[in-house]
Amino acid sequence: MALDRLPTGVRERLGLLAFALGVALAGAFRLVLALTPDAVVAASIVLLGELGDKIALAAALALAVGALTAAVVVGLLAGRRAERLSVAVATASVLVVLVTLAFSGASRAGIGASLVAGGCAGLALAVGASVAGLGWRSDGAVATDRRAALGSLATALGIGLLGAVLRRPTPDDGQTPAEADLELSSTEREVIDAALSTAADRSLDVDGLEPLVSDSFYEVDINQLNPTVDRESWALTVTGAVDSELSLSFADLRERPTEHQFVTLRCVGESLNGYKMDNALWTGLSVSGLLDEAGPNGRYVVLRATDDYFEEFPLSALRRGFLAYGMNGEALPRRHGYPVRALIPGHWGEINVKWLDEIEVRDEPLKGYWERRGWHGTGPVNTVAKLHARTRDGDRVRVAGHAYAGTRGIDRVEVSTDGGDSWAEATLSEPLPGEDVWRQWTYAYPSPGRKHEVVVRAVDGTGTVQPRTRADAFPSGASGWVSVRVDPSNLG
Ligand SMILES: Nc1nc2c(c(=O)[nH]1)N[C@H]1C(S)=C(S)[C@@H](COP(=O)(O)O)O[C@H]1N2
Ligand SMILES: [Mo]
Repeated sequence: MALDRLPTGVRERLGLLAFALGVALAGAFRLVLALTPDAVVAASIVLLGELGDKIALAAALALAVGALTAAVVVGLLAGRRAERLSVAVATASVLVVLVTLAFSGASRAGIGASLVAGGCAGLALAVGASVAGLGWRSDGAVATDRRAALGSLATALGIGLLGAVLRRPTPDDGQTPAEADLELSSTEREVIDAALSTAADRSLDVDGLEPLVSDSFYEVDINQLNPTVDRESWALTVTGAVDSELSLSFADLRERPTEHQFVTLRCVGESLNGYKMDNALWTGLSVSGLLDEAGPNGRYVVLRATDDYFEEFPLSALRRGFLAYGMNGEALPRRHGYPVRALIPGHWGEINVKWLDEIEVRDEPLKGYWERRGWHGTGPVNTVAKLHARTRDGDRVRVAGHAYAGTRGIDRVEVSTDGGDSWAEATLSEPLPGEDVWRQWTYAYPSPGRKHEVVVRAVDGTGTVQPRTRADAFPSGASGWVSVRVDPSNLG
């Protein structure tokens, strides 16, 4: 290799550069992936104060790259001293594992992620060294030690693979635990089955359009693995500014009158035409009875969860809230908050706290998990009409989607096929019972034969047209009209 002809010093420097680059890329990527958003964002926020989401992430990246570079430099020095590539690889890998562990914690997922990061770092080092033909012989001779390089490579690969296996969620992750059966009475079953078949009947039959009860419900978590909650030892407490604090077991909640409600959720962080908006039939009980028993004396409430997530909002919104332990006729799945989650009608998803275990009433407001990171997601949802399906319907083009405006409801959806000059009214699905449920819409028009822009907008139940002004999701939810380019020659 031409590198052999370069002076040793230059070769060493080239090698160092290759290591550093490789490790920074592979390692930093893994590390940042493993640590974002929870551990690193939290650590940076503690270090930097609440400077906001973007600064925290940038700091996290700098911190990660800095820590990794330090680990690699120390590894290289050790390798050089021992005149062995394997020592450099081993030292750097171990240091990277330790650095990552310090951030991610010694959970199964944390250990897995750390081993992956260490493996990546070792791999990058071994590859970098082999490419540069480095062997750290003190006499400066070319000492491409293939055996050592291959050995180091294999070891690093092994560490990384072991980590990847550990990191993989267990097969039942996100599923409902076997012991979770709700033991619904036959009347409860009938009510649920009837509601679900109503939803199926009222769903518009358009190719590629998700039905009124979502086939797959989106998931947003602050942690990589779902908390495992033992339903039998779990309790929900009502604390803080109340006349009498309460502690309720799952059986206590289950004894109370059961209700079934369709409720739609939407994440404040999703893009305008994104897919983090879904609907389900939930089974549970209304919160108001519990609140009346506790006798609240404050205007704010904090919902807290077993994953240390918490969100604060006005008590008045919780009064209309719902505690769900069932979803579409089954026990609430782990990924959606088993055993109990909150549903707050008309509000962004983030205050619909999963794995709920405490309702704290307060006199004073407090910033919740996402508000500390700069988001404003505790209020009512923005109105939106999404366009998710387009098909050929004879010689017409058919477009369809969902519209949602929280408790304001959807009055109509309007479609423009000429970029916003003229508007036509779409057909809506028949409404489902409930005060916080989305609708489907569909519209068919003669194909113009060429590519064209289709724009949709919803009008909510108060007669307000979805605002045209575009905004990103951060910090208060995406807004604007969804506009999609449709190519008739490309439709199924
Ligand atoms: N305990 C807990 N509750 C949580 C979250 C979380 O990370 N932890 N994520 C919130 C966010 S941002 C949203 S949008 C909804 C999503 O609910 P889903 O995952 O059931 O769709 O849950 C909210 N409740
Ligand atoms: Mo969210």
